[in-house]
Amino acid sequence: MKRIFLITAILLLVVGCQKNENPLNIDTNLPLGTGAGNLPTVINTDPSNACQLIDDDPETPGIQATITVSFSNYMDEATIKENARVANTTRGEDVSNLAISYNPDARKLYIRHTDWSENNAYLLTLAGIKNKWGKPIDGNKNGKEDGTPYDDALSSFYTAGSMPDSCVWIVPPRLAELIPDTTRIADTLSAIMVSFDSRMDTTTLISDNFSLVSETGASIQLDRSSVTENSVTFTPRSILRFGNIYSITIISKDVKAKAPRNTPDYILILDADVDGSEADEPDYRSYFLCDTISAPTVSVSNVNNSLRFDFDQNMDTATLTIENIRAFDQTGYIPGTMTITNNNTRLDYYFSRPTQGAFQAFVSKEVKSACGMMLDGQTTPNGIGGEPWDDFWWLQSN
Ligand SMILES: [Ca+2]
Ligand SMILES: [Ca+2]
Ligand SMILES: [Ca+2]
Ligand SMILES: [Ca+2]
Repeated sequence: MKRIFLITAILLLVVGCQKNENPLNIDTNLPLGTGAGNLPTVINTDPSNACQLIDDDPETPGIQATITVSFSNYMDEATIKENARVANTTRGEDVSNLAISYNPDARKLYIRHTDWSENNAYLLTLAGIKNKWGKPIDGNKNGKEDGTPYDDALSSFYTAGSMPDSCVWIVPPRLAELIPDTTRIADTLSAIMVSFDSRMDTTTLISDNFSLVSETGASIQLDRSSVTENSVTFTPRSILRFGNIYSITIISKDVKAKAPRNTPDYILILDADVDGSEADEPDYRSYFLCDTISAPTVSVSNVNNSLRFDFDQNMDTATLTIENIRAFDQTGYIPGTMTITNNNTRLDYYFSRPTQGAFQAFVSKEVKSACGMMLDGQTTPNGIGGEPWDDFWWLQSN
């Protein structure tokens, strides 16, 4: 009895392992429509990126090993075999004598070599391969067709004696933080600090590639005050003016990573919009407000079957109109009358009809403080009022 159980268990295990290899099983990993409208992707590479390729034949001298690539979709075998390439990035040359095979049912590509060089790093490139429906590989997995080389599927690995650090990069650098970024500062000589998620080429972290422009269109000269492998700080040469919005632009194509030699050139370019490499990487754009005066914010509460709007500062009452301040219940808009108290910081909204269900309230970004600042109504106020997302919405919670 025990033995039968064991055999059954082993059988189940084997069947379990083979599940993806068996074309008769329905594979729930397949995208809807079996790829006709979806871009195929690489779902797994063995060895994983920047990992070691292990000798699978210890009896034979040298390194014998196979790279396995699994696809999300059924691939066009011919395009794979023509376009699978492995480069020795340590030596800067392509690897020849690769045995390439593709299992169409399992959607797996096998690349074998019987004499991988020790102490080297490699890059696998699948450039412009297609699925059976002619859709190109989405190597950077952003759901868009970016063309080759931007959508080449890449994976790096190394052999015994080498290290992950020696592997070339397969993803471009990105911004980690920008200070100040869409916020209000009350400093007319504010430093501009930019940090990156990867090691950067510091010769590209220069003022030529970063610009600061006031809302009047005037350029402010930046001086680099400090630089590290991952960050750069600039200070404006002239003082900023209160009440001005300043735009920061980072020229993506000129801001580059310092990656190991033989990393593809396009991988070095800043991925400003965080969607992978592309032919025309947009520049990174942000802004901040230089001002000592804060934008007003509002909170709403339900008090004795009326709505109470509390502003954090004195308001311009001419802007507190029935167009700008609205109340709703389950049945829709609730007409009402408004009473303003507490030194123009409080507005009580009394309903002109019976109400039903939970309340909602709306305050337009057009309302202004007594100082003339527009509402900063976003969920987490950023210190700048009147932005497109600064209308304030409140939903009564139960
Ligand atoms: Ca061996
Ligand atoms: Ca893509
Ligand atoms: Ca991009
Ligand atoms: Ca805002």
